[in-house]
Amino acid sequence: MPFVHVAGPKDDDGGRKGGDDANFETGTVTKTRPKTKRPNLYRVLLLNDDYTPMEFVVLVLQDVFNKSREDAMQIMLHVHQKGVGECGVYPYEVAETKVTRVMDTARKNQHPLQCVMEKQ
Ligand code: TYC
Repeated sequence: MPFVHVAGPKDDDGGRKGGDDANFETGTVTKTRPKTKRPNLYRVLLLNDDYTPMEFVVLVLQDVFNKSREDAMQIMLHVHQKGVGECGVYPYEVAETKVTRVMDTARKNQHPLQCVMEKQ
């Protein structure tokens, strides 16, 4: 019965990117890759429009995205000038909640502000 090395989640590479596994029966050396899982991250974007007041967008960025007044102003102006801008990067459910909060508050205040998320 040949020795088979199975690299499982318990493999500890001590922070290295891969390890050499020697099979002394066959003389084979194989590389194993550590199974590191990145969380699926989503970029939340604000879209420009001609009607939403600048002050409203700044307040949304402060309230929903916890931006400082200065950062909120910069992001709003970026969106105003370029058409689209990033508010932050979050795991799926956090991003979704933020998009919903923006869309709900925009709708309640009768502004056409649009907020979307995209996989990073
Ligand atoms: N363009 C809007 C205006 O001139 C301001 C604005 C900025 C709207 C950013 C939406 O995501 C936005 N009042």
